[in-house]
Amino acid sequence: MKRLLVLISILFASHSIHAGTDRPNIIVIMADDLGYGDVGCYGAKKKNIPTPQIDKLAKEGLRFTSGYCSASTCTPTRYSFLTGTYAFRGERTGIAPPTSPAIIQPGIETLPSLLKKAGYKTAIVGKWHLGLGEPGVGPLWNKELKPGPLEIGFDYSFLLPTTNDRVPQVYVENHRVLNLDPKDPLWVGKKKPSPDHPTGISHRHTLKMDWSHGHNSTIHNGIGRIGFYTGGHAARFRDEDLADKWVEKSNEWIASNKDNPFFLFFSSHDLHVPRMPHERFHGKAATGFRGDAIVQLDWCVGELLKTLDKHKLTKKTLILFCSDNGPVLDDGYKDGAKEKLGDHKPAGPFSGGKYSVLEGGTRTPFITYWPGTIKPGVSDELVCTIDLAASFAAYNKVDLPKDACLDSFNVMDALLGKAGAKGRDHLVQQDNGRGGNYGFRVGDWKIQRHDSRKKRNAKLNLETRPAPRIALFNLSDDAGEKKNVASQHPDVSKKLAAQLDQFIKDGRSRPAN
Ligand code: NG6
Ligand code: CA
Repeated sequence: MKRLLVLISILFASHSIHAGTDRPNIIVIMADDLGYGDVGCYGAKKKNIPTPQIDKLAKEGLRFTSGYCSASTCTPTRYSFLTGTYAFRGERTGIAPPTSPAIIQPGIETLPSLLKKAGYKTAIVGKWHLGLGEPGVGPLWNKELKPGPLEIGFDYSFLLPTTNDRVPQVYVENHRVLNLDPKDPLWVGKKKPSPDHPTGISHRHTLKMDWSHGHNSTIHNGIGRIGFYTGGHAARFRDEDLADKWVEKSNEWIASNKDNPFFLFFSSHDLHVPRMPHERFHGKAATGFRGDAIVQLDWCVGELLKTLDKHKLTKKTLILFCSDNGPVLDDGYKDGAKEKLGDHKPAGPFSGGKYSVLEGGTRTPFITYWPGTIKPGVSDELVCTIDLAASFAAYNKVDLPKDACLDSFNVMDALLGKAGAKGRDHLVQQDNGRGGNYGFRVGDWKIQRHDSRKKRNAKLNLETRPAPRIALFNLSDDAGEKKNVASQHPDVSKKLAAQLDQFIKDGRSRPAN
């Protein structure tokens, strides 16, 4: 009997060690449009934007100075994060319109589908922006919205279907619009549904936040949107309540999945436009609604930490904090972001931001936090959100099929801050969609390759600058990419350009074997 008890206790002990270290819960917190310099631990001044919770992650975890997302807009970064493949290789991977069908088709291996093979429960709560519904059909708002996240590896989804400056303002829980009254069907489209439909142009005087460009179609909650919709009134939400909802749904899901390993993609909408944080955050930052929205994001991080604590999961959970693209000030609404900027530097020491292949477009806050396992510190290793699929799969001993995750590298040891561990040795950066402009970094060298010479709206970008087709920069002494040294180092420039070309042509950068 005694022997049996000893055996049982050994079994239990080894089980808890396994659950505690081998298969941690994973929470990826992805911010929206958060720049490298937008949080305290990356240089933001407390008076401009206080971020105590995100700073705690950095102080007690590992803060990366070369952490990237793979594109400088949302849809392509999220596509690459989930599939482990660069978005420029795929069709329709640019910023998705409200009527977009599912961009990631069922059957493709994804980060959540790989984790499911390792026994994880998987969920996404928050912004989706990767389309819903069959190709050529798109979202059937009053029926089943599929394929979507549930068809590519998530067990549960609670979504904002696109971005909140796009129609419609409704939640989608699994396959259905939440609280939709069948007697008041939801219609979403590109054209004005009737001549008297109020828009941001005809009813501009009624808006609580004015637009600066675009965003002048259907009005909801006093804010003009991209696109038109009617109906679904009972299902509509207030912009101010989004963050609270993400926290509420995440907490519920964590509570009911706390006994098995789980993967939660906490996909915040902060600080994307329209920046309309909850009233209790108004004025919390000196930088206007843009700063207040970051304070709201920081609050969400704190709430998730509390939840983990409550369920005694803190030491069993790896949190990865990142962003989907760099910062932008005026992204279409007059929210005072430019006027109230003061001495705040959203992209930190870098140039460019959202929409750009300069460092500011894709180099973003990137923190790993796992108390008891990750030692606090700072890492200069090169890591990217596209690597999480290969890294988490490898860590859980799930084999990557040869034809999946074509650009994802296993950098798990670097993410854990293990001594001597290396990140990736190169990275392709892209702007939006297919083959516009690229950045390509190898060590401290970086080239910008500009294929698209489309003139950008100067108002949109933190900085616009015409550039030659290939420009070379040495990031070690020119983080701001101000001095093109291609003519001083023609060999380096040519070598990098050829390597980038090869990666694009090969259709993959992860070796096939
Ligand atoms: C642009 C929108 C911008 C933002 C962006 C997508 C206009 C003028 N601009 O087309 O406001 O919504 O798309 O941002 O409408 S992202 O972070 O989701 O990629
Ligand atoms: Ca974004």
